[in-house]
Amino acid sequence: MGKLPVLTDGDVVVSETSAVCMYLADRYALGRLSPALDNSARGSYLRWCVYPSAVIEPGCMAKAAGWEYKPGQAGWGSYESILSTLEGGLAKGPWLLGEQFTMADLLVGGSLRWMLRFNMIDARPALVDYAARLAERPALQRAAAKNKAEEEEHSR
Ligand SMILES: N[C@@H](CCC(=O)N[C@@H](CS)C(=O)NCC(=O)O)C(=O)O
Repeated sequence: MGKLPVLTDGDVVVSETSAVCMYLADRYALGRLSPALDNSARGSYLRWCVYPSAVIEPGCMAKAAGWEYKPGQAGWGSYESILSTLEGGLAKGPWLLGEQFTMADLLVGGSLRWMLRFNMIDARPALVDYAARLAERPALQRAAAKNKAEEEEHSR
């Protein structure tokens, strides 16, 4: 596809953001960043892991680009139902699965932060508050600092 990200892990090559993140969580943080295989919370976890690439991104792109389509014929449905589904998923909080931060938050949160940054999704309070909680996480701050250092290195 000529797209990033692509992960190489030994002999294994994985592309597609959701697949890369689910692979990493299951292989290296099972039971921490992803629910254990026998935990029924996995149902909700997996659903949210694929939601950004299957629903949020095409749905917000369709809205931003003014595509005309019938929501019943598009896999991502209507823009309004994307917003209400996200609001519903975040209603309990602080994270999508409750108290436990998982890779699903990294995926949904990463997508939402991007959409909010480029005004491609309504800045509804539940979404903005969630993005702010994510931004407070020390791990996100460490990653942002590494990304910034990489950008500076490559822009010289
Ligand atoms: N379906 C892919 C999409 C990835 C994607 O859009 N990658 C962008 C960067 S965020 C890209 O590689 N753009 C470069 C290009 O299309 O030339 C995924 O979910 O990983």
